[in-house]
Amino acid sequence: MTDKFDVVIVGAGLAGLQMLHEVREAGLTARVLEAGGGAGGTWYWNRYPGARCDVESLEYSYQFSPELQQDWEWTRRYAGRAEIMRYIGHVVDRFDLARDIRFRTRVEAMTYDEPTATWTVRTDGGDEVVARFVIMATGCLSEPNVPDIPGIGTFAGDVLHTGRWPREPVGFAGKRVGVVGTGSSGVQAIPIIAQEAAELVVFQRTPAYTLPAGDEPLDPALQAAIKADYAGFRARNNAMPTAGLSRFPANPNSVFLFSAAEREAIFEHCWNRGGPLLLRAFGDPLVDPAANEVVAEYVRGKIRETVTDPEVAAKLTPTHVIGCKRICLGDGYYETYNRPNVRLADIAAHPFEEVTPTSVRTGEGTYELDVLVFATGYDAITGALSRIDIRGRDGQSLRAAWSAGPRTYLGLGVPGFPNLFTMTGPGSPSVLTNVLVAIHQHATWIGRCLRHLAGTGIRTIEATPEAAEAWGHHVADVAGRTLLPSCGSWYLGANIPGKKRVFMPLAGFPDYAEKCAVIAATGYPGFALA
Ligand code: N01
Repeated sequence: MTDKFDVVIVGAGLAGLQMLHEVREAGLTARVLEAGGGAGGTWYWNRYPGARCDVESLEYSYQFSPELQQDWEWTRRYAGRAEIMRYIGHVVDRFDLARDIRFRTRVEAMTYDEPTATWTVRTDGGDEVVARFVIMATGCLSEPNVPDIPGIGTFAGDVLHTGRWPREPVGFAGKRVGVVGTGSSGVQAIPIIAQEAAELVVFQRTPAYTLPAGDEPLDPALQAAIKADYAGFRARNNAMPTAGLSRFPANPNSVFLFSAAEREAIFEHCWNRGGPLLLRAFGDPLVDPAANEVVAEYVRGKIRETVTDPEVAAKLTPTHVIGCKRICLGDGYYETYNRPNVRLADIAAHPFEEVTPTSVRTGEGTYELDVLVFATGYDAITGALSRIDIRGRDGQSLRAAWSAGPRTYLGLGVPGFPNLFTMTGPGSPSVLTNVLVAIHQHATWIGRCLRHLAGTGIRTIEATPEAAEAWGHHVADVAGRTLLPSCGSWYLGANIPGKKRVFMPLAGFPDYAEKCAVIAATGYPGFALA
Protein backbone atom coordinates (compact mmCIF):
# COMPACT_ATOMS: atom_id res chain seq x y z
CA MET A 1 0.00 0.00 0.00
CA THR A 2 1.38 3.46 -0.87
CA ASP A 3 0.08 6.64 0.75
CA LYS A 4 1.02 10.19 -0.25
CA PHE A 5 1.46 13.18 2.06
CA ASP A 6 3.23 16.51 1.96
CA VAL A 7 5.31 15.54 4.97
CA VAL A 8 6.34 12.37 6.75
CA ILE A 9 7.46 12.81 10.36
CA VAL A 10 9.41 9.93 11.85
CA GLY A 11 8.71 9.64 15.57
CA ALA A 12 5.81 10.66 17.82
CA GLY A 13 7.85 11.82 20.78
CA LEU A 14 7.69 15.38 22.05
CA ALA A 15 9.44 16.60 18.87
CA GLY A 16 7.25 14.70 16.42
CA LEU A 17 4.05 15.81 18.14
CA GLN A 18 4.87 19.52 18.00
CA MET A 19 6.13 19.11 14.44
CA LEU A 20 2.82 17.58 13.41
CA HIS A 21 1.02 20.56 14.92
CA GLU A 22 3.31 22.99 13.03
CA VAL A 23 2.88 21.14 9.72
CA ARG A 24 -0.88 21.35 10.07
CA GLU A 25 -0.62 25.06 10.87
CA ALA A 26 1.35 25.42 7.62
CA GLY A 27 -1.65 23.94 5.79
CA LEU A 28 0.15 20.75 4.77
CA THR A 29 -0.78 17.11 5.17
CA ALA A 30 1.35 14.84 7.33
CA ARG A 31 1.72 11.25 8.44
CA VAL A 32 3.67 10.45 11.59
CA LEU A 33 5.26 7.00 11.73
CA GLU A 34 6.02 5.76 15.23
CA ALA A 35 7.61 2.47 16.28
CA GLY A 36 6.06 2.52 19.76
CA GLY A 37 2.52 1.56 20.65
CA GLY A 38 1.74 5.10 21.81
CA ALA A 39 3.00 8.66 21.73
CA GLY A 40 5.77 9.94 24.00
CA GLY A 41 9.08 8.76 22.54
CA THR A 42 11.63 8.50 25.29
CA TRP A 43 8.88 8.73 27.94
CA TYR A 44 6.94 5.94 26.28
CA TRP A 45 9.90 3.54 26.45
CA ASN A 46 11.57 4.58 29.72
CA ARG A 47 9.24 2.89 32.22
CA TYR A 48 12.03 2.00 34.61
CA PRO A 49 11.40 2.58 38.32
CA GLY A 50 12.19 6.13 39.35
CA ALA A 51 12.06 7.64 35.83
CA ARG A 52 11.65 11.37 36.37
CA CYS A 53 12.62 14.40 34.32
CA ASP A 54 15.74 16.30 35.37
CA VAL A 55 14.41 19.57 33.95
CA GLU A 56 11.83 21.48 35.99
CA SER A 57 8.22 20.87 34.91
CA LEU A 58 7.40 24.53 34.31
CA GLU A 59 10.22 24.56 31.74
CA TYR A 60 9.89 21.01 30.38
CA SER A 61 6.62 21.74 28.64
CA TYR A 62 5.34 23.02 25.33
CA GLN A 63 5.18 26.74 24.67
CA PHE A 64 3.41 26.71 21.28
CA SER A 65 -0.03 27.15 22.84
CA PRO A 66 -0.52 29.85 25.51
CA GLU A 67 -3.85 28.20 26.43
CA LEU A 68 -2.22 24.82 26.96
CA GLN A 69 0.47 26.22 29.20
CA GLN A 70 -2.14 28.11 31.23
CA ASP A 71 -4.49 25.16 31.60
CA TRP A 72 -2.04 22.40 32.50
CA GLU A 73 -1.22 22.14 36.21
CA TRP A 74 2.05 20.47 37.16
CA THR A 75 2.20 18.83 40.58
CA ARG A 76 5.96 18.35 41.15
CA ARG A 77 9.05 20.49 40.71
CA TYR A 78 10.29 17.68 38.39
CA ALA A 79 7.58 15.61 36.75
CA GLY A 80 7.77 11.84 37.01
CA ARG A 81 7.20 9.65 33.98
CA ALA A 82 3.51 9.05 34.77
CA GLU A 83 2.77 12.78 34.98
CA ILE A 84 4.64 13.48 31.75
CA MET A 85 2.74 10.69 29.99
CA ARG A 86 -0.57 12.21 31.22
CA TYR A 87 0.57 15.56 29.80
CA ILE A 88 1.51 13.98 26.46
CA GLY A 89 -1.85 12.18 26.33
CA HIS A 90 -3.61 15.47 27.04
CA VAL A 91 -1.71 17.23 24.23
CA VAL A 92 -2.48 14.41 21.77
CA ASP A 93 -6.21 14.63 22.59
CA ARG A 94 -6.40 18.40 22.81
CA PHE A 95 -4.88 18.91 19.35
CA ASP A 96 -6.43 15.76 17.89
CA LEU A 97 -3.02 14.49 16.84
CA ALA A 98 -3.56 10.71 16.89
CA ARG A 99 -5.53 10.65 13.65
CA ASP A 100 -2.33 11.43 11.72
CA ILE A 101 -0.07 9.02 13.61
CA ARG A 102 0.49 5.40 12.69
CA PHE A 103 1.75 3.56 15.79
CA ARG A 104 3.65 0.24 15.89
CA THR A 105 5.20 1.23 12.58
CA ARG A 106 8.96 1.29 12.41
CA VAL A 107 10.65 3.07 9.52
CA GLU A 108 13.22 0.76 7.97
CA ALA A 109 14.37 2.70 4.92
CA MET A 110 13.78 5.82 2.87
CA THR A 111 14.92 6.79 -0.61
CA TYR A 112 14.98 10.13 -2.38
CA ASP A 113 13.72 10.15 -5.96
CA GLU A 114 15.33 12.94 -7.94
CA PRO A 115 12.91 13.29 -10.90
CA THR A 116 9.85 13.68 -8.66
CA ALA A 117 11.73 15.33 -5.74
CA THR A 118 9.96 13.04 -3.29
CA TRP A 119 10.93 10.60 -0.58
CA THR A 120 9.62 7.05 -0.41
CA VAL A 121 9.55 5.85 3.17
CA ARG A 122 9.34 2.10 3.82
CA THR A 123 8.04 0.61 7.05
CA ASP A 124 8.56 -2.72 8.78
CA GLY A 125 5.00 -3.64 7.76
CA GLY A 126 6.07 -3.47 4.11
CA ASP A 127 4.06 -0.29 3.41
CA GLU A 128 5.36 2.75 1.56
CA VAL A 129 4.59 6.39 2.18
CA VAL A 130 5.59 9.00 -0.39
CA ALA A 131 6.16 12.57 0.71
CA ARG A 132 7.90 15.73 -0.44
CA PHE A 133 9.50 16.30 2.94
CA VAL A 134 10.71 14.00 5.66
CA ILE A 135 11.34 15.28 9.17
CA MET A 136 13.36 13.04 11.46
CA ALA A 137 12.04 13.43 15.01
CA THR A 138 13.77 10.24 16.08
CA GLY A 139 15.25 11.53 19.33
CA CYS A 140 18.79 11.88 20.61
CA LEU A 141 18.56 9.11 23.20
CA SER A 142 16.41 6.42 21.62
CA GLU A 143 18.72 3.71 20.29
CA PRO A 144 19.75 1.61 23.32
CA ASN A 145 23.36 0.62 23.89
CA VAL A 146 23.65 -2.93 25.24
CA PRO A 147 27.18 -4.11 26.02
CA ASP A 148 28.34 -7.26 24.32
CA ILE A 149 29.46 -9.35 27.31
CA PRO A 150 30.55 -12.93 26.56
CA GLY A 151 27.73 -15.34 27.41
CA ILE A 152 25.05 -12.65 27.83
CA GLY A 153 22.66 -14.69 25.67
CA THR A 154 22.83 -17.61 28.12
CA PHE A 155 21.53 -15.69 31.16
CA ALA A 156 18.40 -17.49 32.38
CA GLY A 157 16.85 -14.57 34.30
CA ASP A 158 15.25 -11.39 32.97
CA VAL A 159 17.55 -9.06 31.03
CA LEU A 160 16.17 -5.52 30.87
CA HIS A 161 17.30 -2.17 29.46
CA THR A 162 16.04 1.01 31.10
CA GLY A 163 15.14 2.43 27.69
CA ARG A 164 13.08 -0.64 26.67
CA TRP A 165 11.37 -1.39 29.94
CA PRO A 166 8.47 -3.86 29.68
CA ARG A 167 4.89 -2.62 29.91
CA GLU A 168 3.95 -5.18 32.54
CA PRO A 169 5.19 -4.41 36.09
CA VAL A 170 8.62 -5.82 36.96
CA GLY A 171 8.86 -7.13 40.53
CA PHE A 172 12.21 -7.26 42.32
CA ALA A 173 11.01 -8.55 45.72
CA GLY A 174 13.18 -11.42 46.95
CA LYS A 175 15.42 -11.18 43.88
CA ARG A 176 19.12 -10.71 43.39
CA VAL A 177 19.46 -7.89 40.90
CA GLY A 178 22.46 -6.58 39.00
CA VAL A 179 22.38 -3.06 37.52
CA VAL A 180 25.03 -2.16 34.95
CA GLY A 181 25.61 1.58 34.51
CA THR A 182 25.57 4.64 36.73
CA GLY A 183 24.47 7.45 34.41
CA SER A 184 21.19 9.37 34.80
CA SER A 185 19.02 6.26 34.35
CA GLY A 186 21.01 4.11 36.77
CA VAL A 187 21.16 6.89 39.35
CA GLN A 188 17.36 7.13 39.32
CA ALA A 189 16.60 3.40 39.21
CA ILE A 190 19.21 2.14 41.70
CA PRO A 191 17.69 3.68 44.90
CA ILE A 192 14.22 2.37 44.02
CA ILE A 193 15.36 -1.14 43.04
CA ALA A 194 17.47 -1.29 46.23
CA GLN A 195 14.37 -0.76 48.35
CA GLU A 196 12.65 -3.81 46.87
CA ALA A 197 15.34 -6.28 45.89
CA ALA A 198 16.81 -8.87 48.25
CA GLU A 199 20.27 -7.98 46.97
CA LEU A 200 21.51 -5.39 44.52
CA VAL A 201 24.90 -5.36 42.82
CA VAL A 202 25.76 -2.17 40.95
CA PHE A 203 28.34 -2.68 38.21
CA GLN A 204 30.04 0.68 37.78
CA ARG A 205 32.52 1.58 35.04
CA THR A 206 32.73 5.33 35.65
CA PRO A 207 31.37 6.99 38.78
CA ALA A 208 29.04 9.90 38.01
CA TYR A 209 28.75 13.26 39.68
CA THR A 210 25.27 13.08 41.14
CA LEU A 211 23.65 16.17 42.60
CA PRO A 212 20.42 16.21 44.60
CA ALA A 213 17.45 17.00 42.36
CA GLY A 214 15.50 18.52 45.23
CA ASP A 215 12.24 17.17 43.90
CA GLU A 216 9.25 18.40 45.90
CA PRO A 217 5.60 19.24 45.37
CA LEU A 218 5.43 22.25 43.10
CA ASP A 219 4.66 25.42 45.01
CA PRO A 220 1.25 26.63 43.69
CA ALA A 221 2.28 30.26 44.27
CA LEU A 222 5.36 29.78 42.07
CA GLN A 223 3.27 28.13 39.36
CA ALA A 224 0.76 30.98 39.47
CA ALA A 225 3.51 33.61 39.35
CA ILE A 226 5.11 32.02 36.28
CA LYS A 227 1.75 31.62 34.56
CA ALA A 228 1.06 35.30 35.14
CA ASP A 229 3.87 36.01 32.66
CA TYR A 230 4.70 32.71 30.97
CA ALA A 231 5.87 34.48 27.80
CA GLY A 232 8.35 36.53 29.80
CA PHE A 233 9.53 33.41 31.64
CA ARG A 234 10.12 31.59 28.34
CA ALA A 235 11.96 34.59 26.90
CA ARG A 236 14.25 34.83 29.92
CA ASN A 237 15.01 31.10 29.70
CA ASN A 238 15.71 31.34 25.98
CA ALA A 239 18.38 33.92 26.72
CA MET A 240 20.30 31.45 28.92
CA PRO A 241 23.09 29.31 27.37
CA THR A 242 21.20 26.12 28.22
CA ALA A 243 17.80 27.68 27.52
CA GLY A 244 16.66 27.31 31.10
CA LEU A 245 16.88 27.99 34.81
CA SER A 246 16.58 31.75 34.49
CA ARG A 247 14.94 31.72 37.95
CA PHE A 248 18.39 31.07 39.37
CA PRO A 249 20.69 33.82 38.11
CA ALA A 250 24.11 32.50 37.04
CA ASN A 251 27.21 34.01 38.62
CA PRO A 252 29.60 35.09 35.83
CA ASN A 253 32.58 35.59 38.17
CA SER A 254 35.56 33.30 38.60
CA VAL A 255 35.52 30.88 41.49
CA PHE A 256 38.92 32.30 42.46
CA LEU A 257 37.47 35.72 43.26
CA PHE A 258 35.83 34.22 46.34
CA SER A 259 37.34 33.06 49.62
CA ALA A 260 37.07 29.39 50.57
CA ALA A 261 34.34 30.24 53.08
CA GLU A 262 32.36 32.25 50.52
CA ARG A 263 32.60 29.46 47.97
CA GLU A 264 31.49 26.92 50.52
CA ALA A 265 28.42 29.00 51.38
CA ILE A 266 27.51 29.35 47.68
CA PHE A 267 28.04 25.64 47.03
CA GLU A 268 25.94 24.69 50.04
CA HIS A 269 23.13 26.95 48.88
CA CYS A 270 23.19 25.31 45.42
CA TRP A 271 23.41 21.79 46.83
CA ASN A 272 20.48 22.34 49.19
CA ARG A 273 18.37 24.07 46.54
CA GLY A 274 18.76 21.03 44.22
CA GLY A 275 19.28 20.84 40.47
CA PRO A 276 22.39 21.50 38.41
CA LEU A 277 22.99 24.94 39.96
CA LEU A 278 26.50 24.11 41.16
CA LEU A 279 27.77 24.37 37.60
CA ARG A 280 26.39 27.89 37.30
CA ALA A 281 27.55 29.02 40.71
CA PHE A 282 30.63 30.56 39.09
CA GLY A 283 31.57 31.59 35.57
CA ASP A 284 34.62 29.44 34.92
CA PRO A 285 34.13 25.76 35.90
CA LEU A 286 33.34 24.71 32.33
CA VAL A 287 36.27 26.61 30.81
CA ASP A 288 39.08 26.50 33.39
CA PRO A 289 40.31 23.11 34.66
CA ALA A 290 41.47 24.60 37.97
CA ALA A 291 38.05 26.17 38.62
CA ASN A 292 36.41 22.91 37.60
CA GLU A 293 38.50 21.06 40.13
CA VAL A 294 37.21 23.31 42.93
CA VAL A 295 33.59 22.40 42.13
CA ALA A 296 34.43 18.72 41.60
CA GLU A 297 36.22 18.56 44.94
CA TYR A 298 33.17 20.00 46.71
CA VAL A 299 31.01 17.17 45.29
CA ARG A 300 33.65 14.58 46.16
CA GLY A 301 33.53 15.86 49.74
CA LYS A 302 29.76 15.32 49.78
CA ILE A 303 30.24 11.72 48.62
CA ARG A 304 32.79 11.06 51.37
CA GLU A 305 30.43 12.64 53.92
CA THR A 306 27.42 10.57 52.80
CA VAL A 307 28.84 7.11 52.15
CA THR A 308 29.85 5.45 55.40
CA ASP A 309 32.31 2.85 54.05
CA PRO A 310 35.40 4.80 52.91
CA GLU A 311 36.35 2.14 50.34
CA VAL A 312 32.93 2.31 48.72
CA ALA A 313 33.04 6.12 48.87
CA ALA A 314 36.40 6.08 47.09
CA LYS A 315 35.02 3.87 44.32
CA LEU A 316 32.02 6.20 43.92
CA THR A 317 34.23 9.28 43.64
CA PRO A 318 34.64 10.60 40.09
CA THR A 319 37.96 12.01 38.94
CA HIS A 320 36.95 13.39 35.54
CA VAL A 321 36.00 16.99 34.79
CA ILE A 322 32.62 17.77 36.32
CA GLY A 323 30.09 18.61 33.61
CA CYS A 324 31.91 17.00 30.68
CA LYS A 325 29.49 14.10 31.07
CA ARG A 326 25.89 15.02 31.69
CA ILE A 327 25.39 15.74 35.39
CA CYS A 328 23.07 13.25 37.07
CA LEU A 329 20.30 14.46 39.34
CA GLY A 330 18.89 12.05 41.86
CA ASP A 331 17.69 12.07 45.40
CA GLY A 332 19.10 9.47 47.80
CA TYR A 333 21.61 8.00 45.35
CA TYR A 334 24.77 7.97 47.47
CA GLU A 335 22.77 7.01 50.60
CA THR A 336 21.74 3.81 48.80
CA TYR A 337 25.29 2.47 49.15
CA ASN A 338 24.90 2.49 52.95
CA ARG A 339 22.20 -0.20 52.70
CA PRO A 340 23.25 -3.70 53.75
CA ASN A 341 21.71 -5.27 50.62
CA VAL A 342 23.70 -3.12 48.14
CA ARG A 343 27.19 -3.89 46.80
CA LEU A 344 29.29 -1.91 44.34
CA ALA A 345 31.40 -3.75 41.76
CA ASP A 346 34.09 -1.68 40.07
CA ILE A 347 34.17 -2.99 36.50
CA ALA A 348 36.76 -0.42 35.40
CA ALA A 349 39.27 -2.14 37.71
CA HIS A 350 37.80 -5.64 37.24
CA PRO A 351 35.96 -5.87 33.90
CA PHE A 352 33.23 -8.32 32.98
CA GLU A 353 34.57 -11.74 32.02
CA GLU A 354 31.50 -13.84 31.42
CA VAL A 355 27.77 -14.18 31.99
CA THR A 356 26.50 -17.66 32.83
CA PRO A 357 22.84 -18.75 33.14
CA THR A 358 22.84 -17.74 36.81
CA SER A 359 25.70 -15.30 37.35
CA VAL A 360 27.97 -12.54 36.18
CA ARG A 361 31.70 -13.01 36.59
CA THR A 362 34.12 -10.09 36.74
CA GLY A 363 37.86 -10.06 37.41
CA GLU A 364 36.96 -9.67 41.09
CA GLY A 365 34.46 -12.46 41.64
CA THR A 366 31.19 -14.14 40.68
CA TYR A 367 27.80 -12.57 41.41
CA GLU A 368 24.77 -14.90 41.45
CA LEU A 369 21.84 -12.96 39.98
CA ASP A 370 18.17 -13.40 39.05
CA VAL A 371 17.74 -10.19 37.04
CA LEU A 372 20.17 -8.10 35.01
CA VAL A 373 19.30 -4.45 34.31
CA PHE A 374 21.27 -2.51 31.73
CA ALA A 375 21.26 1.21 32.42
CA THR A 376 23.94 1.54 29.79
CA GLY A 377 22.55 4.42 27.80
CA TYR A 378 22.25 5.02 24.08
CA ASP A 379 23.97 5.31 20.75
CA ALA A 380 23.24 8.97 21.19
CA ILE A 381 22.25 11.70 18.74
CA THR A 382 23.03 9.77 15.53
CA GLY A 383 22.04 6.22 16.59
CA ALA A 384 18.38 6.32 15.61
CA LEU A 385 19.19 8.02 12.30
CA SER A 386 21.90 5.61 11.27
CA ARG A 387 19.83 2.50 11.95
CA ILE A 388 17.44 3.58 9.16
CA ASP A 389 18.72 3.00 5.62
CA ILE A 390 18.45 6.59 4.37
CA ARG A 391 19.39 7.09 0.71
CA GLY A 392 19.69 10.60 -0.66
CA ARG A 393 20.80 11.99 -4.01
CA ASP A 394 22.44 9.38 -6.27
CA GLY A 395 21.57 6.63 -3.79
CA GLN A 396 24.21 7.74 -1.28
CA SER A 397 23.56 6.48 2.22
CA LEU A 398 23.48 8.69 5.29
CA ARG A 399 25.44 6.06 7.21
CA ALA A 400 28.28 6.26 4.66
CA ALA A 401 28.07 10.06 4.47
CA TRP A 402 28.51 10.20 8.26
CA SER A 403 31.14 7.48 8.64
CA ALA A 404 33.70 10.10 9.68
CA GLY A 405 31.16 11.79 11.97
CA PRO A 406 27.86 13.57 11.34
CA ARG A 407 27.90 16.51 8.93
CA THR A 408 24.97 18.90 9.01
CA TYR A 409 24.17 22.52 8.48
CA LEU A 410 22.59 23.97 11.63
CA GLY A 411 21.78 20.42 12.73
CA LEU A 412 18.76 20.78 10.45
CA GLY A 413 19.89 19.88 6.93
CA VAL A 414 22.35 17.42 5.37
CA PRO A 415 24.09 17.96 2.01
CA GLY A 416 23.03 15.32 -0.51
CA PHE A 417 19.70 14.78 1.28
CA PRO A 418 17.23 17.34 -0.10
CA ASN A 419 13.98 18.04 1.72
CA LEU A 420 15.14 16.06 4.75
CA PHE A 421 15.17 17.83 8.11
CA THR A 422 16.64 16.53 11.34
CA MET A 423 15.12 17.78 14.60
CA THR A 424 17.55 18.28 17.49
CA GLY A 425 20.14 16.73 15.19
CA PRO A 426 23.92 16.70 15.51
CA GLY A 427 25.28 20.22 15.23
CA SER A 428 22.33 21.77 17.07
CA PRO A 429 22.07 22.59 20.80
CA SER A 430 19.65 19.70 21.49
CA VAL A 431 20.95 17.78 24.52
CA LEU A 432 22.96 20.71 25.86
CA THR A 433 19.73 22.61 26.41
CA ASN A 434 16.30 22.04 27.83
CA VAL A 435 15.34 19.82 24.91
CA LEU A 436 11.74 21.09 24.88
CA VAL A 437 13.08 24.52 23.97
CA ALA A 438 15.35 22.99 21.32
CA ILE A 439 12.31 21.14 19.92
CA HIS A 440 10.20 24.31 19.90
CA GLN A 441 12.89 26.25 18.06
CA HIS A 442 13.35 23.51 15.44
CA ALA A 443 9.64 22.82 14.95
CA THR A 444 8.82 26.50 14.45
CA TRP A 445 11.86 27.05 12.20
CA ILE A 446 10.97 24.07 9.98
CA GLY A 447 7.31 25.11 9.94
CA ARG A 448 8.26 28.60 8.79
CA CYS A 449 10.58 27.13 6.16
CA LEU A 450 7.83 24.85 4.79
CA ARG A 451 5.48 27.84 4.52
CA HIS A 452 8.18 29.82 2.71
CA LEU A 453 8.78 27.02 0.20
CA ALA A 454 5.06 26.56 -0.42
CA GLY A 455 4.63 30.29 -0.97
CA THR A 456 7.47 30.58 -3.49
CA GLY A 457 6.94 27.37 -5.45
CA ILE A 458 10.42 26.12 -4.58
CA ARG A 459 10.59 22.31 -4.85
CA THR A 460 13.71 21.49 -2.91
CA ILE A 461 15.85 22.79 -0.10
CA GLU A 462 19.24 21.25 0.56
CA ALA A 463 22.19 22.23 2.74
CA THR A 464 25.26 23.02 0.67
CA PRO A 465 28.45 21.03 1.31
CA GLU A 466 30.35 24.28 1.99
CA ALA A 467 27.85 25.44 4.59
CA ALA A 468 27.91 22.04 6.33
CA GLU A 469 31.71 22.01 6.31
CA ALA A 470 31.89 25.47 7.87
CA TRP A 471 29.18 24.56 10.38
CA GLY A 472 31.10 21.47 11.50
CA HIS A 473 34.13 23.67 12.20
CA HIS A 474 31.95 26.10 14.12
CA VAL A 475 30.49 23.34 16.33
CA ALA A 476 33.98 22.00 17.06
CA ASP A 477 35.38 25.50 17.74
CA VAL A 478 32.62 26.32 20.22
CA ALA A 479 33.07 22.98 22.04
CA GLY A 480 36.85 23.43 21.99
CA ARG A 481 36.55 26.65 23.98
CA THR A 482 35.02 24.62 26.83
CA LEU A 483 35.92 21.53 28.84
CA LEU A 484 32.92 19.67 27.39
CA PRO A 485 34.94 17.42 25.04
CA SER A 486 37.46 16.50 27.73
CA CYS A 487 36.15 13.06 28.72
CA GLY A 488 34.71 9.94 27.13
CA SER A 489 31.07 11.03 27.01
CA TRP A 490 28.16 10.07 24.79
CA TYR A 491 28.24 13.67 23.48
CA LEU A 492 31.40 12.47 21.71
CA GLY A 493 30.14 8.98 20.85
CA ALA A 494 32.81 7.56 23.16
CA ASN A 495 30.40 5.10 24.82
CA ILE A 496 29.89 3.15 21.58
CA PRO A 497 32.76 0.91 20.49
CA GLY A 498 33.99 1.92 17.03
CA LYS A 499 31.93 5.13 16.82
CA LYS A 500 33.86 8.07 15.43
CA ARG A 501 34.60 10.55 18.21
CA VAL A 502 33.15 13.89 17.23
CA PHE A 503 31.61 16.34 19.67
CA MET A 504 28.07 16.33 18.28
CA PRO A 505 25.92 18.96 20.02
CA LEU A 506 26.46 22.72 19.77
CA ALA A 507 26.92 24.63 23.02
CA GLY A 508 25.03 27.90 23.45
CA PHE A 509 21.34 28.17 22.62
CA PRO A 510 20.78 31.95 22.19
CA ASP A 511 23.51 32.45 19.60
CA TYR A 512 22.31 29.42 17.64
CA ALA A 513 18.65 30.50 17.69
CA GLU A 514 19.65 33.97 16.54
CA LYS A 515 21.69 32.55 13.63
CA CYS A 516 18.79 30.32 12.55
CA ALA A 517 16.37 33.27 12.68
CA VAL A 518 18.66 35.43 10.53
CA ILE A 519 19.08 32.62 7.99
CA ALA A 520 15.31 32.20 7.72
CA ALA A 521 14.82 35.95 7.34
CA THR A 522 17.44 36.37 4.60
CA GLY A 523 16.46 33.73 2.05
CA TYR A 524 18.13 30.70 3.62
CA PRO A 525 21.82 31.25 2.82
CA GLY A 526 23.76 27.98 3.12
CA PHE A 527 20.84 26.08 1.61
CA ALA A 528 20.40 25.52 -2.11
CA LEU A 529 16.78 26.25 -3.09
CA ALA A 530 15.57 24.92 -6.43
O1 N01 B 1 23.04 6.57 29.93
P1 N01 B 1 24.54 7.10 30.15
P2 N01 B 1 21.73 6.92 30.75
N1 N01 B 1 30.06 -1.73 30.22
O2 N01 B 1 25.22 6.88 28.84
C1 N01 B 1 27.79 2.62 31.56
C2 N01 B 1 19.15 11.36 29.64
N2 N01 B 1 18.39 10.88 30.76
O3 N01 B 1 20.61 6.15 30.16
O4 N01 B 1 30.45 6.35 31.79
C3 N01 B 1 29.83 -1.19 31.43
O5 N01 B 1 24.56 8.46 30.73
C4 N01 B 1 28.38 3.98 31.43
O6 N01 B 1 29.72 3.99 31.85
P3 N01 B 1 30.78 5.02 31.18
C5 N01 B 1 20.32 12.21 30.11
O7 N01 B 1 20.60 13.18 29.16
C6 N01 B 1 17.73 11.80 31.48
O8 N01 B 1 21.95 6.84 32.17
O9 N01 B 1 30.51 4.99 29.69
N3 N01 B 1 29.22 -0.03 31.64
C7 N01 B 1 27.44 4.79 32.31
O10 N01 B 1 27.74 4.61 33.66
C8 N01 B 1 21.40 11.19 30.20
O11 N01 B 1 22.70 11.72 30.17
C9 N01 B 1 17.03 11.40 32.57
O12 N01 B 1 32.09 4.47 31.54
C10 N01 B 1 28.79 0.63 30.56
C11 N01 B 1 26.09 4.12 32.02
O13 N01 B 1 26.39 2.80 31.59
C12 N01 B 1 21.10 10.33 29.01
O14 N01 B 1 19.69 10.25 28.97
C13 N01 B 1 16.99 10.09 32.97
C14 N01 B 1 28.98 0.12 29.27
C15 N01 B 1 25.36 4.80 30.91
O15 N01 B 1 25.09 6.12 31.24
C16 N01 B 1 21.64 8.92 29.08
O16 N01 B 1 21.50 8.44 30.40
C17 N01 B 1 17.67 9.16 32.22
C18 N01 B 1 29.66 -1.10 29.12
N4 N01 B 1 29.91 -1.61 27.92
C19 N01 B 1 18.37 9.57 31.11
N5 N01 B 1 28.44 1.00 28.40
C20 N01 B 1 16.34 12.42 33.34
O17 N01 B 1 15.71 13.30 32.82
C21 N01 B 1 27.94 2.00 29.13
N6 N01 B 1 28.15 1.77 30.44
C22 N01 B 1 16.50 12.34 34.75
